[in-house]
Amino acid sequence: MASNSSEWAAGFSSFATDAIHVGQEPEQWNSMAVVPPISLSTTFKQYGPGKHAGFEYSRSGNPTRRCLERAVAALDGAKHCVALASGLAATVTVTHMLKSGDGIVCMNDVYGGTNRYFQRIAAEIGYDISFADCTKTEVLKATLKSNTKMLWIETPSNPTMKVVDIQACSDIAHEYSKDIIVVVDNTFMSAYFQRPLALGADICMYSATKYMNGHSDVVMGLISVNREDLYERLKFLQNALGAVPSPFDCYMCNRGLKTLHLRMKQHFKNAMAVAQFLEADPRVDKVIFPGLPSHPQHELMKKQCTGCPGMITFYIKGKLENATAFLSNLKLFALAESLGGYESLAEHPAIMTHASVPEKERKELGISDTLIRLSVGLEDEEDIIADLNQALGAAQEKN
Ligand code: P1T
Repeated sequence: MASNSSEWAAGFSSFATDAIHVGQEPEQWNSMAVVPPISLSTTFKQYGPGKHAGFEYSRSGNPTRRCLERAVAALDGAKHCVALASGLAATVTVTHMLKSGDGIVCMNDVYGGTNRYFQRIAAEIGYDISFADCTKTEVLKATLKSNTKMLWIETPSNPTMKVVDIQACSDIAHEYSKDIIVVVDNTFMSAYFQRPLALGADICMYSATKYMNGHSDVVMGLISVNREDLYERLKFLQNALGAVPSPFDCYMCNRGLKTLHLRMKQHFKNAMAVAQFLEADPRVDKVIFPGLPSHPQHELMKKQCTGCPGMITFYIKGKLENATAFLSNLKLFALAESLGGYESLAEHPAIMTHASVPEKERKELGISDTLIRLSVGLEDEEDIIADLNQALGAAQEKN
């Protein structure tokens, strides 16, 4: 296995060059700084009322944020990007493009916070929310309604790694109505492995807190678009709702992007080794990793993505006590929420990231007491596997 294996869709040309250079031109600064400065000023002097050098007030536009937004747009094959204060702020901002009473169809397996926002906040203020298993096109078709204005897809889904056919779902939604905005949460994949806009989606969004920044030290959201009308609306909402990231966070995320291609290749390599180790281990019931031929949508993954990130979920043999013992005995992996950083993390979705999903829905989705989610980091492969091996041993002692 190799991340550039010919089995996978071809990588995006000039990705590394764009990550390093687009939006970073030294000529844009009087100082000719090669690394974009952190522009902390909240306000910008005008030559005359309404006559300015491109920036007025830091909520509506900031030079450091602009560097980041231009780089991300290039990496997504997009014309525009807007940066927000968190992944959830991006979700809320996108949703505000709709009006109360409009329908939103959401993939049934999504990040717990996305589910909570749609069910407990968006629904209460009048959006008509439906959930559908978008891996089944006939289920999606049956869920679309005359008031549907947005389709929200997460692929692979968090945490059960279901893979959605972005092109097929976008086609279905757009054939049903040109007014449906198709949104793909691309957090798990990053721009390096998947380009939703090229597969028919209208909006590509991220929790940049994960792979895009990649160093677990920034909370941020990103939204990329090609359509001018959507960009104008999102730019308006970025300013009018005001959930903008700080210049310092923009600097950090912009810096993180410079190594995105290197990090993702290594995440894929390490995750593949871990998935193969877990799949062969009798202490493990089932491994869900779209890079393995055993994943039900492995072929689709190879068609629409250029590789897999470090996300693996697996069912440990036994009961809740075995899962708890495994997680408590990890030494290299930190038992912590989040994902996509250089360090390996492990968590228990039912108790941690997806506790806000109603219990009945968790059961239907397979988020059981023995489900464990790993974010495989960039440490040495042998050390990662040795840690998992010893923690599986400790979990067995509970039997
Ligand atoms: O945490 P924030 O930056 O607000 O992003 C929310 C979010 C959106 N979409 C996906 C797919 C996500 O995974 C997340 C955040 N997820 C976690 C914190 C987690 O541990 O799964």
